[in-house]
Amino acid sequence: MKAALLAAFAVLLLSAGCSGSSSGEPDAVGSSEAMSTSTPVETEPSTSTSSEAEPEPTTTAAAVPTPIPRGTARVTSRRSPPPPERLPAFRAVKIADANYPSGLAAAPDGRIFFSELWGGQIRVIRRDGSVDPQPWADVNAKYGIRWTEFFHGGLSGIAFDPDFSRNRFVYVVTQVPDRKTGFAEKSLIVRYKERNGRGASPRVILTLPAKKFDNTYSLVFGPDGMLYVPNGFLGTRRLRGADALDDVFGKILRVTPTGEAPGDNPYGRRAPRVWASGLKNAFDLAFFPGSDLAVAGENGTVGHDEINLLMPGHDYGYPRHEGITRIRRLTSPMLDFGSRSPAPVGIVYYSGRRYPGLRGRFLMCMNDELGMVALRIRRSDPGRLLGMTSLVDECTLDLVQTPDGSVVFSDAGAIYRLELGS
Ligand SMILES: [Ca+2]
Ligand SMILES: [Ca+2]
Repeated sequence: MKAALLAAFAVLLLSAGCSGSSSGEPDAVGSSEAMSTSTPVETEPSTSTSSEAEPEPTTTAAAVPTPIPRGTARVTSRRSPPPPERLPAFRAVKIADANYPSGLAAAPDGRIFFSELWGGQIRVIRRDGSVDPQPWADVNAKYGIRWTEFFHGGLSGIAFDPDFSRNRFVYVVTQVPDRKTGFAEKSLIVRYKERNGRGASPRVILTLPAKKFDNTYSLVFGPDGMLYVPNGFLGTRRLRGADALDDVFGKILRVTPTGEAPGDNPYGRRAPRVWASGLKNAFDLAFFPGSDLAVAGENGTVGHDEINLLMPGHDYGYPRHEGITRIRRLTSPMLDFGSRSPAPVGIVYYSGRRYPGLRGRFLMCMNDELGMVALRIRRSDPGRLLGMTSLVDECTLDLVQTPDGSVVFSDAGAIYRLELGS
């Protein structure tokens, strides 16, 4: 069992073009990097005779990947938040108690699914507002997960298949702890099929390497029907960088609903699952409707939390540079929070009619301060943040728009609905 999992892990790394750590630098972090030693050949068959002159074949840590940016929107960077809009007052109305509900998703039939980060169960708020006493799925039990160290790992993101009404597929992501250290060792993206109101037939569609901090916490279906998977990475410049294309750390991955490389990602065969790079921990993302442009937060190391316009093939800087940069091949954030660390987490694009003042805004939650904010960004100038307005304090984890146009969100102990009024 363990060997099979490790094999799947290694195959994934190899298929992403993984190679060894830098030849010139001591590997201070050690063992977890060692298993990814391999040859860096796959996409460069014709360069074998001239490769000695190029740094790439031997020192991938220092290699600068060739970006193939597709998005052409211009980003206008700010060093402080834009002014708030004049919006009506909002309040949070508690609809359920929950134990660290770090992922929320709304079924097309009006049920709300939530994950319990360390408890490892998927739970359901029924249409009548009650919480189903039975879990929809027990992910921890299925995969033998038991958390003893409560860092950045657990059961979080949930996504309904765009065709859920017919195929009943629901996707979740969980980290799995290393049995010795207790810290996250890998992330499993699992597809369930709903039968008789419960999650059945779990199947791992993708296994990603994970670490103590900054892993995968969200799964988002894009307007193109592909699954977008932020995979964070806490590293340093000395080690293999998150912006090198030889691994899946520090990337937004874009895969098919079965976890395969779709064949039309911006870096081609060189990094077949990578859509964008250079993000330490975006946590979540949300698309402009019908677009390949998305908005996401970024959790910097010390300060330099950011709000970014995500475009395919762009490099958002980490770990080479955090915050606003003049390095031309890197893409600066729309907003660099500077010394502040509000810790952006869940984000949605609000398209409903229940709160007219919020229509067309991105709603983003912050884990450390600010709560839920409405981000005003014009579609015609998607790289410019025009307004940031605080709505309620209680949203510190995730949020979702429900089919009736409500916004439902969570903090560490409860789930709430957004309501007009103070
Ligand atoms: Ca950045
Ligand atoms: Ca989310």
